[in-house]
Amino acid sequence: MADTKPDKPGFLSRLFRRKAEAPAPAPEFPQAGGEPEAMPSPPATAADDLTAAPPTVTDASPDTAEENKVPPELAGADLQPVEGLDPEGTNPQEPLPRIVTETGPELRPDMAAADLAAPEPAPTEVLPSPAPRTKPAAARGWWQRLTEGMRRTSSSLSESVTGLFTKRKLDDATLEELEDALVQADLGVPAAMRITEAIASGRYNKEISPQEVKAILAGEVEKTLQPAAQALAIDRSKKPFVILMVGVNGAGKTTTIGKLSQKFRQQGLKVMLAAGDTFRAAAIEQLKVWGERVGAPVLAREQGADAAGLAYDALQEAKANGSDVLLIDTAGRLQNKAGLMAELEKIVRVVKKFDPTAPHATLLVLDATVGQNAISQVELFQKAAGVTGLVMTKLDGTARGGILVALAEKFRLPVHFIGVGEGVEDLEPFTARDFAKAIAGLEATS
Ligand SMILES: Nc1nc2c(ncn2[C@@H]2O[C@H](COP(=O)(O)OP(=O)(O)OP(=O)(O)O)[C@@H](O)[C@H]2O)c(=O)[nH]1
Ligand SMILES: [Mg+2]
Repeated sequence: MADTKPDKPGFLSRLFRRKAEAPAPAPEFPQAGGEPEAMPSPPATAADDLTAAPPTVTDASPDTAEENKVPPELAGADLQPVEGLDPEGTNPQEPLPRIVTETGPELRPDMAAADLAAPEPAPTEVLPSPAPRTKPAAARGWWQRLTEGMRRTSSSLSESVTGLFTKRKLDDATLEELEDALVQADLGVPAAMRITEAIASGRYNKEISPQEVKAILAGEVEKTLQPAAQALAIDRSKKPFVILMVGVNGAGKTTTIGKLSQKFRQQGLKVMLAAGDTFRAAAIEQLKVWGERVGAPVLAREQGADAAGLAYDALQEAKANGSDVLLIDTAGRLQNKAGLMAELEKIVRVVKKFDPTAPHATLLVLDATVGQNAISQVELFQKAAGVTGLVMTKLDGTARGGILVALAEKFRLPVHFIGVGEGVEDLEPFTARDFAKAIAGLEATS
């Protein structure tokens, strides 16, 4: 048969060799319960001993006119990027500690003085800058914001595909280069192999246009992502429906709480926020500003207060005031810091004392720019906090958006939302087809 693939020991053996050589996806970390670390010493059953702080109640003031602008106080102005993470994801390190200069250095309890080493320059990706935004977010529509946001990932893939398949027959070398490009975009080795095989199937030694390749790529990516694309369902029989936000430093937890609150408020739900990141005064302020902006009361305490006790009291308060949804913010923590992960376990335990079915959703917020490191984040946060779903942020800041494909393939966890910018409208429910088309650089959605 003319279109069947001839014997290609080269390609197949390369595939198998690649399988054998595939790097272990997740680096080993000390597990929770491992080495003890310095931790804050909150009361064991926090709730009863704490004096309740009055919640900050603010009027609803959703600011739709400025939806694409995030003032510094919302954006976690003192945040450091996660440049401490190895871009290859094989050697995660402590992100840079935050230093708030006005009030002196803010140290987390697990940080030694040595952690305050001079900041290293962020690894730079040599990539085209995202297209300048001219229209306000709402006017551009989600598809446009998605494709613009994901341009770094899609243009890097698109360039490879166009370079490889323009007037060239599909042979071993082309397929191998394509597979490499897919692995580099962080889709993961299994997905890269499957996509390459799908493209090769029935077309070996024939010409195939870049457009055809992109269509097959989009189809395969969509198939992989489809089971993960699940909306976050708010069970109205739970009142409040408790959502716990977890993740590493700077992933976008607090911002995502703000964006989600806005959505819930627009759906007419009564929302309450709990400022469970008690490590930093600025984090508490950041959540209060979001609360004011979207019209949700924020239960906050002084810096250093016990986060588990605060979560418990927030739940009690949310029940008393008839809130539909309670969103609990938590401090960013590296997944390999056993002490901090144990503190997260404690928050979950204490919340369950009030309502054994809570938290009803535990959302792990993942920053797409960390690439493969996201895999160990899912593994270890799942272990400590029982993650029920993922939110991926900052797809606009990276060429590594393919990591979502690798995660969907490996964990089969729901991906509820994706973020492609700092604006309050730049977070939307995740849909497999749109994402697949955007990543493949296809023009329109249908
Ligand atoms: N470009 C871009 N920036 C984002 C996105 N989501 C969040 N950010 C920004 O990322 C920074 C960190 O966001 P935060 O929400 O403060 O992160 P966090 O996880 O709460 O951080 P910690 O509290 O330190 O753990 C802020 O400047 C946000 O505006 C996104 O989807 N795209
Ligand atoms: Mg935060």
